[in-house]
Amino acid sequence: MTLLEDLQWRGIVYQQTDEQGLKETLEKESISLYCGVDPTADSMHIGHLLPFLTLRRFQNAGHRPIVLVGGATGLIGDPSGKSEERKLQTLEAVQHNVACIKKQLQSIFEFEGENGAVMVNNYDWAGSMDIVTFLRDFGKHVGVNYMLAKDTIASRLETGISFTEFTYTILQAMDFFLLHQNHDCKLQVGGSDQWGNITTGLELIRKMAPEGSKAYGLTIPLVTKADGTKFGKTESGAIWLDPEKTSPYEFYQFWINTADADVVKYLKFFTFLPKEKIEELEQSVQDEAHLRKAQKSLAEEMTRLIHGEASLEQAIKISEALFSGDVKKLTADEIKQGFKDVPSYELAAGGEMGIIDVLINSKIAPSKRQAREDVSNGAIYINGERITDVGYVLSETDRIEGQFTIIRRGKKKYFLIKY
Ligand code: 383
Repeated sequence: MTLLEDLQWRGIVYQQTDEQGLKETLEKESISLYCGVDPTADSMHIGHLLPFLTLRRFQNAGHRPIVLVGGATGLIGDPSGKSEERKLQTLEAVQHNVACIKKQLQSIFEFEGENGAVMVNNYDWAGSMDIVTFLRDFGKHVGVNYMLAKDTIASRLETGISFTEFTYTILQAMDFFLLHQNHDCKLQVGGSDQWGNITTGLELIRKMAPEGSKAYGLTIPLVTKADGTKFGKTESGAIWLDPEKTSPYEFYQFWINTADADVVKYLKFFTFLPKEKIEELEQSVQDEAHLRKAQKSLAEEMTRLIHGEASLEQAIKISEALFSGDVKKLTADEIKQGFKDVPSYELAAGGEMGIIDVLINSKIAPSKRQAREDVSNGAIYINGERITDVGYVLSETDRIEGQFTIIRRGKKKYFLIKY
């Protein structure tokens, strides 16, 4: 299977500017290709993954990825897909975000070797370009009528768009042109929201590059969910790649919770598992869905890819502990990850407290009577072990690494005591 056939099979190709042309080019040469991201936050989220993983697939097939961080475009704001004007970010914020995002992208690509990835920042050329050069050398080649016809701009004419955001597409087009000139970049990849920006770039290349120069655009579909809700969002917000924002355990759980109706599609989109393996997992979804083998593979592949083997093992350990109730072997760090969304109650570090008071003060039980009943019925567990003595006093030995006591009521209701 060729790279393009593999991408087609995975459902990764949405639109192409010249399908035949790109196919022929890839048949005869290794190319350089790029995808950009604007530093609007200090981390990427899983909505950014698909285009960059696609770039990585090109790299695995021998092509050179150019990864662009938009230090300049991030100061402007892409109007694509946005119904409102963006608030400008400060230079300091954008530069901080650039540094954070660069680190994340570094872990996705191979930077050594013959087709090692190249990282660029458009602030390096656009940040210091004077306005006369911009208007004469670039603006002159992009018709306003042409720009007004783009979906992303047309859709903003009603609600309003500043000259600044209107101009954004020329900045991105300039990047494509300059990468084409300086790095022989022949292809830009992006989400379907980037079609307008990518084609403006091709327009610049057509007008400014030497006759016969070839360049292409390829977009990737929007990732959807079978139930119609938005991909990549949970009740607690976006799924970030930064482990401080979304812990590896939460990240693992996000993928584990994929619906049967979506899991095969996501295996194709996001993992580097070969076709045969994915087909085997697809069969398993049909024959033995309850085993959730496909979800487990997806969660393992993704967590290993983004957070590494050790974090994956930790995520599995936390998941198993929470499932079986055997939580006493968890470390404080693992408890922080696994119990982030669990109700908690703070107890003074030196304080010892009777179990009945603990249950009442932490609102685990609504009344003394209920608390006593729960304990004597065997519904209360401390660090995974059942206690039935209503006179039990929580002490030093019940604290995991001196920081936490895990209380469970019934089968699945967890509470955390913090010191
Ligand atoms: C800037 C300068 C370039 C090329 C690209 C850019 C960024 C681009 C953009 N991209 C989105 C972003 O930064 O705004 N104008 O959040 C997202 N991308 C990728 C993909 C996606 C897009 O980073 O569809 C999702 O992740 O293209 O929304 O020279």
